[in-house]
Amino acid sequence: MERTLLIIKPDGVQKHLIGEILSRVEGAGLTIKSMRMLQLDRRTAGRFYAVHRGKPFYQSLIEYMTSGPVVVTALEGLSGVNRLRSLIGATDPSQAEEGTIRRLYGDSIERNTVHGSDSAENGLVETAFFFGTAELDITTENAQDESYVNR
Ligand code: IDP
Ligand code: MG
Repeated sequence: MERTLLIIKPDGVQKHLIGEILSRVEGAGLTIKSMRMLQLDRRTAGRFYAVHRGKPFYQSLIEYMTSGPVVVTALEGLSGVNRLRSLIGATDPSQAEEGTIRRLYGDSIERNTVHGSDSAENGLVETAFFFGTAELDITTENAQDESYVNR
């Protein structure tokens, strides 16, 4: 089992894609452990994307990520990181595989609708960035029951 962080970015929220994206995520067998809508401030967005500090697109990325509300979602599942990344597609929507979320809904390499953690280690770090232990430990019998994942 791996944890991974999904962010529905400001363009995804603006386009009314929250339900559509969560539906795909659940349909792929990933379990939503915790979820919240929030407005990122520059400081928080900067800390989250610290690894990109200094890159040419960094300032613009922070502008974009703070331009409206986002939905942060902690997911869990078998090979959860890769499962979510497959669903999302490549960073640049024009390079992303047919049928992926970014290919379908992304506007550009920057405004690409969703974030997904890129490794199991970062999945743990990034879910802990937004959620406390108590929130991540929310579990119900039904949420863990694979028989509900069947579409
Ligand atoms: P990822 O989201 O597919 O893991 P990263 O390279 O980690 O891609 O970049 C983080 C985010 O920064 C991307 O999702 C995208 O919003 C933005 N970004 C990445 N590369 C570029 C670029 O070359 N130009 C503009 N924005 C970019
Ligand atoms: Mg990344």
